Amino acid sequence: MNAPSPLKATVPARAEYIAMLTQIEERLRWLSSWTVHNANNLREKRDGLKVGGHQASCASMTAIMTALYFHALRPTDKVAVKPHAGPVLHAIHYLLDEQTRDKLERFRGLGGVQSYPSRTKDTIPVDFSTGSVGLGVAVTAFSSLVQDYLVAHGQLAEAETGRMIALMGDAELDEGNIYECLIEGYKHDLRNCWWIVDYNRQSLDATTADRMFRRFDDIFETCGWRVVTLKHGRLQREAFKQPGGQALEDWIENCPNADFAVLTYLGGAAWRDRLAKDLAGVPGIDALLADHDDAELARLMTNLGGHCIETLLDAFDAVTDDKPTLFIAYTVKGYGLPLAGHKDNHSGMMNTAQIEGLRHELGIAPGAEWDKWAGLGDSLAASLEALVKASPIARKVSDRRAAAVPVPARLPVPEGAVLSTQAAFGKVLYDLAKSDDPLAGRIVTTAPDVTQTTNLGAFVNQRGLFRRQELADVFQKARIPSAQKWTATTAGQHIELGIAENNFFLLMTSLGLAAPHFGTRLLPVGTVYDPFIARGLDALNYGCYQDARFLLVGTPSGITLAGEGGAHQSINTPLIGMGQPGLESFEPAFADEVALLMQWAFAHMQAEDGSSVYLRLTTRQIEQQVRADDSWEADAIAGAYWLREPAPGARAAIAYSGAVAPEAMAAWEQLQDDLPGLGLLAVTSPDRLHRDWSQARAARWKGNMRQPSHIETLLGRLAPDAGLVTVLDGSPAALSWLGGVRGQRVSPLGTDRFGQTGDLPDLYRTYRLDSEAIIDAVAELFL
Ligand SMILES: Cc1ncc(C[n+]2csc(CCOP(=O)(O)OP(=O)(O)O)c2C)c(N)n1
Ligand SMILES: [Mg+2]
Repeated sequence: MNAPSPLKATVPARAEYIAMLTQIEERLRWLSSWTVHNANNLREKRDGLKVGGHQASCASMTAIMTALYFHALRPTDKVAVKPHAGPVLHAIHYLLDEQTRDKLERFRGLGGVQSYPSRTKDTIPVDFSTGSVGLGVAVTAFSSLVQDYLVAHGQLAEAETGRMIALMGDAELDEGNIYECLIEGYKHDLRNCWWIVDYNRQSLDATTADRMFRRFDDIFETCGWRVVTLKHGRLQREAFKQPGGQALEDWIENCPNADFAVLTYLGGAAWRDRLAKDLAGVPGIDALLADHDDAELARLMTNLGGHCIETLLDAFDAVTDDKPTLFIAYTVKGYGLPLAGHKDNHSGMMNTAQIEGLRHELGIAPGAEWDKWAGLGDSLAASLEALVKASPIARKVSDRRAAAVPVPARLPVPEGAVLSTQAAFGKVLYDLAKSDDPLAGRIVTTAPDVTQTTNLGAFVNQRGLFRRQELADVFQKARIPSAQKWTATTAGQHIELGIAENNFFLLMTSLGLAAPHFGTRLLPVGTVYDPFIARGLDALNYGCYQDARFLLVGTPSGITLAGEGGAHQSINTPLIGMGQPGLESFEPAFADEVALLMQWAFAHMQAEDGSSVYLRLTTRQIEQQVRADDSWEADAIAGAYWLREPAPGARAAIAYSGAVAPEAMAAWEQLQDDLPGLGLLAVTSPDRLHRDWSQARAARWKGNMRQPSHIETLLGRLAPDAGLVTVLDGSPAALSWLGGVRGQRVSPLGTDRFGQTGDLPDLYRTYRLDSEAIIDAVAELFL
């Protein structure tokens, strides 16, 4: 519970406390509106583009955020803020002297406050980035699970735990990933999670469906949540007790969302007309209407739970256990602004006369718009300042620094003359699992119901599943033979997930934020069938955007999974790997490359300027290389190395990635006689090669002398007019750009059609990935 504030001790003091919080709410409404207004109307414009911002979405939440941040929040709680309420979050930190006027003035400008709260780009503490609606909500549940994991593993004291809170818009309830997350949360006995819905019944386009009324209660309660509905504020509840009040309450209960919005927009006189008509003859109504002037009537009718500080405080204070709780706070979009209730107010903005009106209403003098407590008088300003500074959020635990987990200089290379990269990956993890290396203790594995088919099984057998409530393996107890142990304990290191890929990427995000969130570095390793990365792509992007660190393994991949057929073949994932910032992607072919890249990944995931890492793997068994030395390794990490060195000034080279290594090698062998000195380039990462190449060029434009890029150096061994054949089991575009590095002719091979079912020789021939296709392509270069 919160430490009791001296201001809350007695009844009059509580009234005073609520009055002060109401003042703070007005400031937040003002500052968020003014921030948007300033950026759109006062700041110099150079491009004719709308700056944007969401005054109505902000005003919808200011009371909720006041009650949460200045009353209910504990220092260890973490919050994901509805993206378009970002300016309110910044205003809160402005009141705390943690945000500058300069940055507010540059809202949505370069170096200014970001449009939507950003962990990495904003300078105030942002626990979770938000922007893609739904994801920022669900991630809080997974972070709560990660918190439980750390407690169970002795890495976090129960006393240091907090609630993971999402402040969400009601339209976010339409996102499917919310329900996927509810199901997973129930399975994992979710706790310490609050979702607070700004239930303004408006989305971007319009008012939302009345039919959903109370449906959300059922859905959440079924999944183990407590649902607290804050429909009415204190004014309304008191009015309901007056003669005619019951009829008024019933009327509100039955009022369609759109009608309520229209009347809110039109204001007091419209409310009066409508109520007088609809409730004509009801005893007490005439007196009730006569008791309120138009402004008072409008205030009464919009006094919904989410705008009543008192109601919000009571609701938040009443929850003292750790049961997941959904607060449905009824609100008006644009509350307290002339935009209130209008169906087009999502991107609507107050015009100059309207913002001037608001300024005047709040007693703020022209020119004092950025003064924190303008127009309130010294004494009230001092009291508000003291309240703000004494609030728990002022003692908020911000991002932590986690001690690095040492990574061994080398990970043992799996043995075997013939091996697939997927098997090698599983073996490297298994060896770690068996060891007492500290690295192994921090690895957490997970998969969307593909643990066994992606070779995570051996690690899981060794390290066990994680559950807060222990779970026996019934098959094992019954002595039924099975390759897979499925016992779950608090000590386990694999988090079992259902098939939903969005959940998988959100859990990877939460695990990958354990270091800044909870002060302990975890090293998440997650596997997914490569094509189904696309299912969770936005969640993957979401994780990368906030610099979560994880190792993603997409396997198996490409048409190389042969018999699994077209529906399971990934084609464009190499391009996803190249195009996704915050994710270094690799496609190795040999087991020693896998071990090398995994070692590098565990270090890179922890580096200050590191990132997440993606390995695209395959189940294809490939004959392993005998290496003369380890001179290839640094080049492989940089993205490519000469598997067969070209002769100086060679006329051609074959560049391949991943599973098609045997075809590339066979073609190289067969061409030896015709093209002596032909090079064979193993491209382990088109992604890193390309990035390094563009960075080197950018550096030259800026006049910085830089070494040539890695790919320029490698291709520099060839004759200037040498031809290149590129080949991979994926979009040919991932490698065809190599021709542009030095202006060489290139013949790109790869898959760019949906594949068929078949065996490998048939498929490679059909899709022109076999050695004959490579030889033909080389020949074509010399025609
Ligand atoms: C995944 C995704 N789709 C679409 C959008 C564009 N968008 C931004 S806000 C919004 C509607 C928000 O409505 P609601 O969540 O109810 O918030 P309110 O502004 O009403 O508080 C939409 C569609 C988005 N940000 N993310
Ligand atoms: Mg809404």
